[in-house]
Amino acid sequence: METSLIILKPDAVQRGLMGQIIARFEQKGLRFVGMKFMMVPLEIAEKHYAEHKGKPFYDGLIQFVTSSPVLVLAIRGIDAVSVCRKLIGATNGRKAEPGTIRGDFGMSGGFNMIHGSDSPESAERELALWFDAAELVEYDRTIEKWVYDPSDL
Ligand code: D4T
Repeated sequence: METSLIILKPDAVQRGLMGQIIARFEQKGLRFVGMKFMMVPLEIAEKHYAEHKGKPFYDGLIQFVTSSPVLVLAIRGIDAVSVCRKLIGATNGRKAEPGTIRGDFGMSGGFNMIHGSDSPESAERELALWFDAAELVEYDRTIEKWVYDPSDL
């Protein structure tokens, strides 16, 4: 099982899309193990987007993610990182495929509603940045024996 770090960004919260976006992950069969609603401290925003420092869109990106609350999620499942990226779709909502979250709900490249870890290594780093270990909830869901077949597990 992998765990991915997902952020519903300020535009998703302001536009009232949290429920519909969360539903996509639930319907897929993924398990939520962490969830918190918060204003993003500048220091966390800068650490999260450190790889983009110096790029032309960096300052606007930091301003955007710290401007209004976000919903931070830890989502678990087999291959959860790549599965979540597929559900999210391409970075720019105008180019994202219909059926993906960005493809169905978005029209922007910068205001693209959601972040998802891009690799298991990024997920590990990002989970440690956004959650204390005690905030990730370990539990079983009996439904998972119907989500995965025995050969998946
Ligand atoms: P995140 O990291 O938010 O899941 O988005 P992506 O993985 O799809 O895209 P990214 O890392 O390349 O970009 C991070 C973040 O910066 C914004 N952005 C990006 C922007 O405002 N202008 C741009 O030209 C690019 C490339 C959107 C997502």
